[in-house]
Order: sequence, then structure tokens, then C-alpha cells
Amino acid sequence: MMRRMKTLSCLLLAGLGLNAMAADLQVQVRTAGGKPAADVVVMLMPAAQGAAQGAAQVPAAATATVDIVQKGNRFEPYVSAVPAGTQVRFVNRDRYDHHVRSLGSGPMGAVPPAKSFELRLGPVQAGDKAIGSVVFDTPGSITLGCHIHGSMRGHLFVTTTPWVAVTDDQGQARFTGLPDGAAEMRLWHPDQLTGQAAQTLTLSGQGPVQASAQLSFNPPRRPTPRAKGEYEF
Ligand SMILES: [Cu+2]
Repeated sequence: MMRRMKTLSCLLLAGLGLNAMAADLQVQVRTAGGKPAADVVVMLMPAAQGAAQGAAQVPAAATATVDIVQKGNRFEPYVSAVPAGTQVRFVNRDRYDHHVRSLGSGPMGAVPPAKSFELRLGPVQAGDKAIGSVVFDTPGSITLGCHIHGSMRGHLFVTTTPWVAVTDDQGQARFTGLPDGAAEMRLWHPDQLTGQAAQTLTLSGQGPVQASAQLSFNPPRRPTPRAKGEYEF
């Protein structure tokens, strides 16, 4: 009976074509202590990602321009993740200058940034001068800082895979349209000292897939800028 059902579902999927072979995935990430872990970059590397599946399955977000906003001496979002080749716009929404620059990441900032850059951004009233763009071609991590405001910190992670998401305050990341089959899942967090364990998931378009993952450590609180709220409008 099971075998017959399996054969039937395979035939049904084959009849529906490639569009049906897409899985939705929700990942719940927790800290080592079991609390929801925000700001975690979740990467999916489907085994079926090769040329046979075609570029049609690459999520639209992979080709979009991504914004990282400077507001109230914060980078928003605090952690961003983009596939290599993405253009990122840095948008200053404060009434004063920011001088955004790349810094090393990892323990003591010893890991050189995947891309070095500096952007002098005018206040929001300066129109175009409040926006700067950088294309990030090389996978890796970049800590974001500001020459003028030393306490400003943010993080950008550039991935080899187009399937990437950052966990929200509930520690959840969501994906849609993943190719069916095996996929390797990897995690990255700006405060990790060592790499996080990878795991293999089995994705299926026949229903939403839930997965859980755990960091090997308890991240410190997300840093808040010294001038919190002081200059916001
Ligand atoms: Cu600044």
C-alpha cells in the first residue's frame, strides 16, 4: 500500500511539473541555552541547485537591491545577509553625516572584511548624497562601522547561495520555493568564535517543512548605540 501511494504521489508531482517541486521551510533557531536566537544568518544549499534546475528557481530576492539604513546611530537591520553579486544601498536617515566603513569581523576583528569600502553619507536632507551603493561580489563577513560614531555597529554576511535569511526576534527564518530533496543548512552569527554545525534537511513541496537548529553558544545582547534616541526624528 505504501509503495503504491509513493508511486502515485511521484506520478502526480511529475504531472504538475517543476513548479510543484518547491518547498516552503520555516527554521526555528535557538541559543545554546534554548532561547530564541535573533540575528542568525541561515543559509540553505539545496543539492538540486545545479544547472538542471535552472535559474528560474533562484528567489527574486537574490537579484534585488538591498537597503541598510542608518537611523538613530544604528544600522537597520543590525544583521543583513545577501547573495554574492548583490548591490547594497546604504541610506542615511539621520539629520547628520555618517561615514560608513567596513571593519574586520570575528574574534578581535581579526577576519578581514570580504570587501573594504568607505562611504561618506550626508544627512537625509542632502538627497542623493545621503545614499551610497556598493556591490558585494565576494562571499564572507563584513562588520559595519562609522568613522564619526565609534559605537555604531552592524553586520553584513555575503553568501554563495541565493537561499539566505536572517532570524527575527522570535529566532525564526522563512524560505519559499526551495527545490525538493536534500539541502545542507548552515548558520552564522556575528558573535560566534567558531563555525556552527551544519545539518542536512529533506525538503518536500507536499507540505511546509519545519526545521530547528541551535547555536553552540549564547550570544551577548544586541549592542545599542550610546546616543540611543538622542538624534532620532
Ligand atoms: Cu555615524
